[in-house]
Amino acid sequence: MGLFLGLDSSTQSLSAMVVDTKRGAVVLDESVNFGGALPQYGSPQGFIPNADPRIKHANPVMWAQALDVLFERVTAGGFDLGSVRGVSGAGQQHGSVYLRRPISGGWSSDAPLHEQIGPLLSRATSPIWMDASAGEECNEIARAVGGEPEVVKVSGSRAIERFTAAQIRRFYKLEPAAYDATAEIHLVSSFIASLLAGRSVPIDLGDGAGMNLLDLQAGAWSPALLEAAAPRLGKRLPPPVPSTTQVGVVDDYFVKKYGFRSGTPLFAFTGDNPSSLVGMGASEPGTAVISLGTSDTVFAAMRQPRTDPRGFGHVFGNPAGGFMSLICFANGSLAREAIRDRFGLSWSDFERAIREQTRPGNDGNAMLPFFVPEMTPKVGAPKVELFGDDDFVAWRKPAATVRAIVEAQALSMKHHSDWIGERPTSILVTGGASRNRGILQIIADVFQAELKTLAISKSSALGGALRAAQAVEGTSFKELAATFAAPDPSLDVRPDPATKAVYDELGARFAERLAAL
Ligand code: ADP
Ligand code: XUL
Repeated sequence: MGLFLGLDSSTQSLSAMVVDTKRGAVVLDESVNFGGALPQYGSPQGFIPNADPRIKHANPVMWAQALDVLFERVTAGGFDLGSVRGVSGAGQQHGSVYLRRPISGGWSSDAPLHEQIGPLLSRATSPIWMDASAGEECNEIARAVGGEPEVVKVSGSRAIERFTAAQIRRFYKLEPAAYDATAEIHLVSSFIASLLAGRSVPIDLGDGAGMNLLDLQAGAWSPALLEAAAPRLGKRLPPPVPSTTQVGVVDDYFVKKYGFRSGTPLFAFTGDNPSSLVGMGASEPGTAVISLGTSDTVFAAMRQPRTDPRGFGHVFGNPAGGFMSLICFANGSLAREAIRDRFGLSWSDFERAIREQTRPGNDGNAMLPFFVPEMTPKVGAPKVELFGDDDFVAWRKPAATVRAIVEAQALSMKHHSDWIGERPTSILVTGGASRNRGILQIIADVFQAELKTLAISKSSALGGALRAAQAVEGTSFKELAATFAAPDPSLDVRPDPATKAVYDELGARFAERLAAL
């Protein structure tokens, strides 16, 4: 029985969570916000602003420095990292890091980690999941393997702009010399794990499924998709391994600096969504999860890969075995923040606008909420449209605008998740915005389902800690979830049945607007 550390390198922050399996308690919960703690990277929201809204890159050196900042904070707070018996974690999905040579031989303790990363990079920045610039490359990849249905059949998703294959292809086309100088390409998850290990480690199958390169059924890179993406790509990718694989031990750099025990085992890092599936206690089929983070996602475990006939949903690996479905909406928190900031509101004002100042259906005021390019549905350039009374359309009704965006987001989630199958009567919610009861009430009403919130909100970091615990102690995910991922009944949000008719009608209208896009 011991302590296990889970890390989550997400879009806007790096989080750490430690669980104590003996006491059944979370004993550490710490976070470093990239924008706030590392302003020198000019990435207030975790990525580098670009005049072209389709281009979203982040600096991998920032992710490395965040590790030092995080562990400094943790040890300064008096926490003994030497008590940790295993480490795993997660990263934002799809983003890629390009190295001149594989990481090997550990880090020197004479210089900070981030200073040792810069010279290793063959590409200064990493395209992240929000990047929407590789549409042409998606078409090329699909054509090369005989069409879109083949990409879906092999990889579980259509060729998708934010997925790693299209991003790698774009890099190869735009900077062929730099591609040639690249010896190894990592996902964010395997990059962070490699930093901790002081050597390059494999890619986990769960996160690897978000690259459009993995043959899902075979659990191996698909030669045809590799070839379609870029020449000799297979040589540049670490091998894919099951999520339970021990990929190394924590490097001496961290042992010397922060007191980790020498030889602390490190287990494969996965994507933030697959990790959340474990951290939410939803790794068995039957429970749907809605995550309201930088992106909004809807996901659920499934035994056999079933694909979305509309082509927006994905199949990833479930770290507990089998697969998971996922639908991702780029216009999640950032779109809600755009409305909040436009009207100078606080999150409490935002919540009050929904709960006290407007009502379901919003008196006919509605919106298309695509503040950034959207992947579900596909909207290539920002597109925000208001429909309703004159004051609303003239942006003079803050409360109605707040309700309009959240209703549109919830209707879009419902519409685009219908392919997963049976309608859930209960949904688990997580992510930064899940503490907003106004947002949750609209989602509960639109889905006509009860929403349950866990006592612990950082489900992806928690998932990392639970995966390390499972790997070392052999305790089942079910048992671990019963202890650490129990919903807090005082936070339940129940649907109002009286709103069903309103949202059935609005849903039909919303679907028509989407069809006309
Ligand atoms: P990620 O893991 O993708 O970086 P998080 O799950 O930590 O994101 O969520 C961060 C987001 O949560 C912020 O961008 C912010 O907009 C949103 N958020 C935080 N608190 C609230 C709140 N009370 N109401 C609505 N949104 C919130
Ligand atoms: C999932 C996706 C996002 C990122 C966010 O496909 O692109 O949820 O994983 O971190």
